[in-house]
Amino acid sequence: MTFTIESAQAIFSDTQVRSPIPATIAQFEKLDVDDKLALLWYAYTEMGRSITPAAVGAARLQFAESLLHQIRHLSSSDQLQAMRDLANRAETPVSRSYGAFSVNTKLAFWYELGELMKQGIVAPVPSGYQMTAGVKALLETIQKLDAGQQITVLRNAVVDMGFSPDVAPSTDKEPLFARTAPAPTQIEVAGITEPTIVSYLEALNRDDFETAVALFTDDGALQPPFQKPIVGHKAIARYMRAEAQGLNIMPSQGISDTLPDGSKQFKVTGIVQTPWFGVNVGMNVSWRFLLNPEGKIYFVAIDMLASPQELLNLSIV
Ligand code: ECH
Repeated sequence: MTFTIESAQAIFSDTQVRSPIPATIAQFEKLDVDDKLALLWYAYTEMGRSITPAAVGAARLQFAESLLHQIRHLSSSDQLQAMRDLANRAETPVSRSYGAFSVNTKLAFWYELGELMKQGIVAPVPSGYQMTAGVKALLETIQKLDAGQQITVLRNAVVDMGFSPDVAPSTDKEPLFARTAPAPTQIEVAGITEPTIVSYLEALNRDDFETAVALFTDDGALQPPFQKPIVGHKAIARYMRAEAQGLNIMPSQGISDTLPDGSKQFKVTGIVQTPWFGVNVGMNVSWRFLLNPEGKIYFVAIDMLASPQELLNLSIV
């Protein structure tokens, strides 16, 4: 196949609508550290009126336990400093320990810290804090996003905190994510009959990452929302074990196109639920697949859609 990852990234690009998420994150990045912490607190508590994440089980918290214990026993000004260091990605012991957490442990850590803030054990925002115009404007922007986009912004902020180690954290010993509702075992996607696509989506709904990864070519790549492509079976498997567990995938429709050399491209749209929020939040996503003539996945990009209308925005140009 004459494709490169760069050319594959462009498939169906004319059907894509620019997502408001990167601009929202860029706006967040410009805030100073106390504004960042305050913004996250207000956005999280405001969101919590309609949706709250599923409580974190003790098993998942064991990896964050020691850091939470340390923070709990600091004075309030040191607690605030520790949070500032996390948000500033400073090179401190707390920020280093946090940086070595997996994505889900980072989320669990902040979830628990949020509970301690609600109980008044940790101060949510610096005393005497006054909301700035920048925070107000960003909160309004976030309120206009759909729930799936809001949790993506929060997740991104959490993932980006802390001092990052050079090696990716291991997730081998982490507990499995229990689904809050069963995932569909058999998938039907209007407009799509390609077995590879159906097998991929069904495998993810079973957390069967071995089967999902085996559908890729050896040099195949998976591009998660707003990230660079992850290339090769080993890297994709590691990524899926860390980040794709417990997802409920409910695709609805798709389009396909066969290219002159026999390779095929597909765009599928649908809803994905994360075990963090279960049925409360349906994220509107699309998958753009490029399959080689033998039906193996050379490339798949998962994109967060800009609006629910985009679910129907399927056309071949
Ligand atoms: C408080 C104040 C101080 C600062 C902070 C606070 C706490 C914040 C908290 C935030 C919690 C946020 C959470 C967000 C979870 C978001 C999950 C998302 C998941 C998206 C997954 C997708 C998967 C797509 C995929 C598909 C594939 O086909 C291949 C794999 C993969 C308030 C204390 C910080 C507690 C819990 C957005 C889209 C479909 C790419 C994975």
